[in-house]
Amino acid sequence: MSAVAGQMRQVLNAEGALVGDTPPHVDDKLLRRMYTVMLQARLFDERALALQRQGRIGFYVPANGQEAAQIGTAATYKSTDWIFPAYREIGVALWRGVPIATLTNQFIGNAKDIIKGRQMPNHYGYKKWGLMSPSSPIATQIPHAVGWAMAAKIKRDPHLAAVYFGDGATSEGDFHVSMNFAGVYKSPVVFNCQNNHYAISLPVEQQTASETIAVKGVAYGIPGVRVDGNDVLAVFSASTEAVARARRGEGPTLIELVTYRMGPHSTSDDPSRYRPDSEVAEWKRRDPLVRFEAYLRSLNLYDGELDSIREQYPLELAAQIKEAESVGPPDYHTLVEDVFEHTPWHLEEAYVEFLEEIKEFGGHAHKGIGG
Ligand SMILES: Cc1ncc(C[n+]2csc(CCOP(=O)(O)OP(=O)(O)O)c2C)c(N)n1
Repeated sequence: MSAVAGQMRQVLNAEGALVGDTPPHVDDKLLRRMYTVMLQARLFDERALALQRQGRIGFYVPANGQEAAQIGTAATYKSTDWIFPAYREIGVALWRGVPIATLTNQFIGNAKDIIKGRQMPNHYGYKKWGLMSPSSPIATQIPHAVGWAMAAKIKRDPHLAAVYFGDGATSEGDFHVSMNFAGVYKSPVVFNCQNNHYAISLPVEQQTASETIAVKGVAYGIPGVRVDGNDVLAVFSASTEAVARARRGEGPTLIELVTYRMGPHSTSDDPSRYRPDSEVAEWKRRDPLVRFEAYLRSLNLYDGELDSIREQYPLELAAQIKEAESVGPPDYHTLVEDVFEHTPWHLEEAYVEFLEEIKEFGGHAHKGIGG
């Protein structure tokens, strides 16, 4: 795998036909699972966005369009490897097996949410599924991943860290120190940059003067590979090589996954203010799901079972959301729980004041804030 500037690895074209690189060896079962989770991620994403628009969750960060980049990479890791996500990796969470109920409890922040409603939607982390909690400050998860990878290396554990971040994150110091450190110490880490072309409203052309993001690896002695991030087979192939390299002890790889965020950055912005409709339409043509479906059809692997996901999964989502909405918020006392071994006086005082205010404002505050 060599550092590349303009070249982009591609296995499937926009019509789902084989082009360019040799397809990776993926058995039928895995191909079907990848499609299944890509489609589930799309449906979950659409539902979560709608929930926010209906005022049923506070915030959401959509991943529509980035399913191939996420599932094509996630499918190459072992469950003992750790993932250091940004906030947009719902596809990775679903691939790792996080149940819908666990995610919806977190999105709603109800009493069953293991982080007790303390984090914004999308900011979930689960030890059980090897998913570190994302940090909202851009790029801070990158040194965390390298540190974790170094610890694994020192302990001679055969595990690797996979970190996800966007094109905007490559302008942060955290990206550069992490790449440098990992290059020098051959840390077992894979850097996945989902170049979705925008950091909120800033286009990637204004983010960097480098010809590509992959080429940034050269300065750090790290192979950089540029992949069509909407082509799940090309992604899978590049990621498989990066994983093998890390496991052989040869160090990190930077993968630039060239993709596009079809929706808004988050539920707080209006993308029509900063990008033309024609650009969105052009990327719609390269939809990773449509392309993969066409490929599966050409292999006679697309059948009624896969097709039924479109009807069945939304029903499952609706049932789980209904259930999560019926749980109710966490108890008041969880506000001051398990932060300090002994709750300090000022927090205790604030908590008592808070309870008094609830008494004063009665049922309304009670309903809105507590259990
Ligand atoms: C250090 C820091 N600066 C600014 C922000 C505000 N912010 C939130 S998301 C975002 C854009 C990040 O873009 P990118 O890294 O390309 O990832 P994407 O959101 O496109 O997936 C910014 C600037 C932040 N969260 N942290």
